[in-house]
Amino acid sequence: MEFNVRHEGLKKWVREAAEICKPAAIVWCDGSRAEYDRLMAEMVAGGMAVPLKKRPNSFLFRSDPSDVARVEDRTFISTTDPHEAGPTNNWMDPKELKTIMQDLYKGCMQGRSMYVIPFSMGPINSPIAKIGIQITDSPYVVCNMHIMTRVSRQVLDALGSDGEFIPCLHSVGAPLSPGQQDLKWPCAPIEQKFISHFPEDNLIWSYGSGYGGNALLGKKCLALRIASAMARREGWMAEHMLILRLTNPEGRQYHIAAAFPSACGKTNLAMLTPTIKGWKCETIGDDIAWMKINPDGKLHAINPEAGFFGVAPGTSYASNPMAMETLKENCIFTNCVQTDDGDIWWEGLDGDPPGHGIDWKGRDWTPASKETGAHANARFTAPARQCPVICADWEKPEGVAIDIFIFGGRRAGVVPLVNEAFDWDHGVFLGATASSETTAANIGDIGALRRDPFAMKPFCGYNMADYFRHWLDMGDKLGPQAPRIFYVNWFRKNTAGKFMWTGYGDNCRVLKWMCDRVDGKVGARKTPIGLLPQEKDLDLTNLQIAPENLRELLAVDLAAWRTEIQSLEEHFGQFKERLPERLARQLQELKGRLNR
Ligand code: SAT
Ligand code: MN
Repeated sequence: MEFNVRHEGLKKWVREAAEICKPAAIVWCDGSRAEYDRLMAEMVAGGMAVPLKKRPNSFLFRSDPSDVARVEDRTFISTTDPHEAGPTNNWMDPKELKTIMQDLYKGCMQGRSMYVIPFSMGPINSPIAKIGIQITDSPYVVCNMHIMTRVSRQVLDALGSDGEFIPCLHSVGAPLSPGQQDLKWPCAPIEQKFISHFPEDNLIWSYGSGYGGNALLGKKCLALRIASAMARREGWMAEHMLILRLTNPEGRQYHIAAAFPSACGKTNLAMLTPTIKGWKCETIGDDIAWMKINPDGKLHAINPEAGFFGVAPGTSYASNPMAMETLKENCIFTNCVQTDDGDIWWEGLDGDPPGHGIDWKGRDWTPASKETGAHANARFTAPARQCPVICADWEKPEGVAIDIFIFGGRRAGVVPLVNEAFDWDHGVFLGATASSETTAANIGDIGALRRDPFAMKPFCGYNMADYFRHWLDMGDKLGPQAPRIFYVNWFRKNTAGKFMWTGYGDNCRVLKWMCDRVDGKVGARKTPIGLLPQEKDLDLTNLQIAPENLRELLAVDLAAWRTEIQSLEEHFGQFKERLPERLARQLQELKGRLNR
């Protein structure tokens, strides 16, 4: 598709990329249904995509077993000064990294089409939105970008002849020689994978992976890593947060933004079905929030994405009925089980497993098989507009005013169900010290405890200590209009290894307490770690929970918290003199309160 591109800088960049990568053709994408259908038809013909009889316009893909999740070890923040990347990021010198990657890019698209995808993160007319252009040689990536971002000619119109865009160069790193049969999931070996960010030139170069956040560059690379660095410079915020609207029985609306690490239930919370009567939840976003201080002085948030790239295993009518309704058509599934009747399946779906299917590695699978049928990080890609509880205001250009921030993670022990910060600085301390057991969303250890500040450890595009300072600065600017801050842990387990909190729809009981706190309608108990509800402060109507579980969930084990101090000191220690003094003071004060 040829159309009139007026932006000389864009044309030059595309020309240069083509000269290096040597594609067989250049295709400018227009985001149309016809384009999507054509690419899917090609991928079906090539055996890469499996059409699903049971779900209109939906397709299953199976990735290479080496390419199933983000690769944090191969993800780089490349700044001239290593201290700008900071101790929580992989750093490489930009000159060195660019030389290595330029070599890899040489001829890397031979035998493939190079697609040029103009996309907007956020509604095109939003003052918070940004434009990106992704070059890729993966038609799978193009189709996913159609769902996850706004791809259209209007983006090029909005760009005009000299507008600002973020260049995102991507290749799966698998050139084809003439006559060579393509693989079903082309990618490069791990040591050739590079997910590189150059925040000083707002530039993204990704090579060697076709999966998720490594390849759909609008998501983690642009909307979090590059955007967080831009946001600091420009005085706004790019956060790894879902956004939801909660409405109480009187019709008062609350907007909540919550940060949890990957695969810790952001999508489930964003689409929550409240179990208390009269409360309503609507989804605005499930992964990323971009926030600016509005002329009204409040912090306004938009969801820069247009779709959900959610973890499939565990998603069911029991855990997330609204997600299930979203997945009925027009979806892409990756690394799920293919059933014999033309549908998909994954562990944790409602009902009995199929008697037979094809697993994510393309092998026969039955419930007796030793391995799971779906990969633990199998994903669905679904248009946000299909969600039955998508908020009518989800595309409002100025966003929604945030009342409440929530941080959290997956912790089997120590951390109580919910905890309110004493004030903004203490809230930033809670975010800065957030911890979680790792999940399959990244290739690496699963279940290892790590500090994941603001759920941004893998996604902060600059020195995390400076990011903490940015949070403190934003609080100073917002003053009394700043959102209230809470910390939650839905994942506490008892000694038998069973979850103690019922979770899912019952999480609205915790959210209700937060809303009532904002309105000064309910009490809290002051503890050394923060403000906790007493049982009587929570709406427990019709809740099925063992009394001892509830007691434990709302208790603060001082001895256990004292043992956390050393890990907190180590965590803060890595930032050396760059750690804001106000956060060091928070840690001293916590120690003082625990030892009193
Ligand atoms: O693969 S993604 O980075 O998009 C998913 C996630 O880790 O949240
Ligand atoms: Mn995420």
